[in-house]
Amino acid sequence: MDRTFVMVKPDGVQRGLVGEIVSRFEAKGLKLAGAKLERLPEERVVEQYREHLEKPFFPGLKAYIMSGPCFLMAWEGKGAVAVVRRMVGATNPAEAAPGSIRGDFALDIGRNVIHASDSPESAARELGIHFASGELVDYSRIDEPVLYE
Ligand code: YYY
Ligand code: MG
Repeated sequence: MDRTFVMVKPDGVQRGLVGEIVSRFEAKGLKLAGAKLERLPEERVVEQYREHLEKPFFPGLKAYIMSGPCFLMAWEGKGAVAVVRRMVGATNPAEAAPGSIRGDFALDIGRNVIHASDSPESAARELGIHFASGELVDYSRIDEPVLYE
């Protein structure tokens, strides 16, 4: 099964959206494989967003991500990376479809509530940055036999 890395950013934690966001992924049928609330150290923010280091928005992005605790998760399921990206919605919340997390809960690209890996390669890399292997849990959800063909 595919695993992806998802993170509620500090604005989402401060606004009390963690439960709503977890509920959406649970109801979809995805399986929570790991979770923790954490203030991210600078090195992990830089590693997480290394493709954006030279972008003009990076200093603001780094300060925002480090402004408070983030809620980090690993979600597992068939096609989890692409499924979660669609549920998260477009980067700019003003363009994100209603029904998506960013479409429903955010207005500003610089405060877009949630991060999700954009490819299976990014997912493996980002899970490796934020979770030790012992922090990801293997188990079966009781509804798996009816969720999958
Ligand atoms: O993967 P995703 O989060 O949807 O967007 P990215 O293009 O990877 O950018 C990462 C992050 O940077 C984005 O979620 C908000 C922020 N950002 C920004 O503040 N201003 C931009 N013009 C582009 C991205
Ligand atoms: Mg990205």
